[in-house]
Amino acid sequence: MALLIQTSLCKKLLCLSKALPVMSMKLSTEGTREYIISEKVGEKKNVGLVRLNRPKALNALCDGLITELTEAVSEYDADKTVGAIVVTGSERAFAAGADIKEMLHQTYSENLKVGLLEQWNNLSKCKKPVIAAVNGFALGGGCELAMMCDIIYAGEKARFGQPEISIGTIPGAGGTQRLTRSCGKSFAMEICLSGNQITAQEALTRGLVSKVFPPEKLVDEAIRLAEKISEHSPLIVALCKESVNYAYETSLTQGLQFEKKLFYSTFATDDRKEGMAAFTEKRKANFTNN
Ligand code: DAK
Repeated sequence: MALLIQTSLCKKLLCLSKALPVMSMKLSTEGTREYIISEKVGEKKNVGLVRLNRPKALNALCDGLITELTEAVSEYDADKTVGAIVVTGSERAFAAGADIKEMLHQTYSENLKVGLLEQWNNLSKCKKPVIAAVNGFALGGGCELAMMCDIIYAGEKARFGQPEISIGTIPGAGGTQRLTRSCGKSFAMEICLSGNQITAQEALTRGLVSKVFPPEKLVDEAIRLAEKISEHSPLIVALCKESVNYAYETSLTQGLQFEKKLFYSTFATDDRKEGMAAFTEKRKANFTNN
């Protein structure tokens, strides 16, 4: 047991040392890190694009990759020039899941004490809209990562699935919960219990993704959507995201009440006044995020 804990501590230190170069780059969101590439894109450079870049392991989500991803996302979330974020992978893989080789020797007691894969929780804290542009495999944690995003666009050859059952475990980052909420119990049961993959077209039919594009057009389309979102008031966009997300957490009656309160609250903002004035005066709104 002592040896196992020591091994796990060594792994953690290794991960920390991998994360160090990232910390020293903290002021700059842009660039190539060990496992991701990030840059501001779009005509007005108002979209944060994060590309998972661990091709040899099909973007398997090792600790270092998740650290870099959460850092990039939270930096774009804090960046006033960015209105929305796109997360993508390669044409072959969005992400083939958490890193199985990294999890291989983890024990139950270590999970309880250290909290295996704990930092994943940071991903859903982003206030700005996050669009997943999924080409290739989105399996296990890869599918869960896509579902943590607010919108999923898929390439025609994308494959989604929760194959954890075939390696003797179950989804642990929301697969059984988010898939059930977006596609219903019977389908979620089938996917989680069989480990079968589904195509982009089936994901579209089931409501898991909102649109499907040819693979080479996917990222541009996701950026185009992010640009469109970025034209709106960031303040109001954040309220709208919060309200849609609330639908997942509550009853219809409470959700409708919550939505109404947020709707009323928009009347306390300059951007609501500007938006309605611009419509009336037949001009483009100039939102100030106030
Ligand atoms: N982990 C580590 N390495 C992986 C990997 C993964 N998930 N997926 C692929 N790779 C590696 C392969 O080992 C191989 O490496 P080398 O052998 O060349 O060194 C390389 O990527 C290429 O893979 P293949 O040779 O297998 O390529 P194929 O085209 O033949 O097959 C495949 C592609 C995606 C169907 C296959 O690689 C595959 O089945 N991969 C595993 C998929 C899987 O089971 N994923 C679920 C993992 S469990 C949590 C957060 C997250 C999670 C849980 C909790 N918390 C916050 C608590 C998530 C858990 C999981 O995702």
